[in-house]
Amino acid sequence: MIPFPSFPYPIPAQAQSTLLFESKKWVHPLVTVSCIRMNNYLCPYMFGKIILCLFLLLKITFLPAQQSHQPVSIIFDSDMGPDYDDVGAIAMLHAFADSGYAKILATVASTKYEGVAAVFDVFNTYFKRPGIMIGVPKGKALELKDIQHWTDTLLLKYPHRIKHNDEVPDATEVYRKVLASQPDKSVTIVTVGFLTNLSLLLQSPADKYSNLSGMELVKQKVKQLVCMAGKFPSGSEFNVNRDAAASQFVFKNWETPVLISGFEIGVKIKTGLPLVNNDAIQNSPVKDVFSICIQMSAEDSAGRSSWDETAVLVAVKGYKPWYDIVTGKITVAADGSNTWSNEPALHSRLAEVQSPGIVQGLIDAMIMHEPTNKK
Ligand SMILES: [Ca+2]
Repeated sequence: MIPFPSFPYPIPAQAQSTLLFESKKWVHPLVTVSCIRMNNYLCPYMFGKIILCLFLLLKITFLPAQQSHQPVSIIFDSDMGPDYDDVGAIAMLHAFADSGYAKILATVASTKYEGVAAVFDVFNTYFKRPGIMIGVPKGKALELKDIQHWTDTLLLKYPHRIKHNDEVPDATEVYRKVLASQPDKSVTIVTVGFLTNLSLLLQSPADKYSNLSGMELVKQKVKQLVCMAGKFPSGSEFNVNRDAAASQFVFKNWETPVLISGFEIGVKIKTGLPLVNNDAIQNSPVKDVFSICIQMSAEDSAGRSSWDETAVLVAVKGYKPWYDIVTGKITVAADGSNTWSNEPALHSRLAEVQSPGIVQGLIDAMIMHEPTNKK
């Protein structure tokens, strides 16, 4: 059991207005408030209050996870590669599972390059959950892979029982099997890749796992769908536009609440440097990926944008206090671009409330989590 932040953080508006957070130097595993610049002319009284606030923040940060809460049951659906925020996302998911906040039901790929199942197995094995079910789309699907070859490095360096994609079931079968076995309205699906699998799930017929159609199974079992998808108020985003037909179908036909983290949310959250610079972390596939990739792109010199990590965060902990939500409807055009309208629908998207620096600190802390002995 790792200590884990108990949210929300009680940072008064007064303190927030006088602190600027910059994560340039690692100070503490769960606090990246590394450079605190006081605004003009803070009196000793104010300074004392700020120190007290930081003390409370640290104290609350280290409270053990409460045992009374129910873990969020999650199916994680990712294009593991081409980008590497998926790695941060799966690291966070396992950290949440180790702290008792999440239960990982399955990890599913939305890209089918040879080796993607094995890459999932590397992470699940590293985090001591080698038995988690893995699925890969076996029909028509994208085969996008990382350009930095971090997946190749992981497969050469880290143990994994699954070697080839043909050793795991089709993603739709994994979805149907897992959903059928869970209580009604209990499953949160997190997609941080393409919506290929969910489109196929919705269109799937009854099978040996359930006599419900895909639409019926989703409506009965899924509590919430959380997606890193789209750009708002309008634009074109990778996860949505790569398989536009699937995105159109899912957002048009999904009948449980959908919470979306848009491109504009994660792009400002730059993470990974504290992990890369932490010499105490050794033989970590998560650290290896960030170490390989950050140095390969000038764009990532301050850390990688954290689109996918935000989806995991709000799926497990809810969107408060970091975000508010805007309810309405996402519509996807044939070319994969999207718009947003405020008409009544089951869709919500995140709207920034707190500084991205605060979420950045949380993510930076969580992706440094190392596995416990807990299964
Ligand atoms: Ca992704």
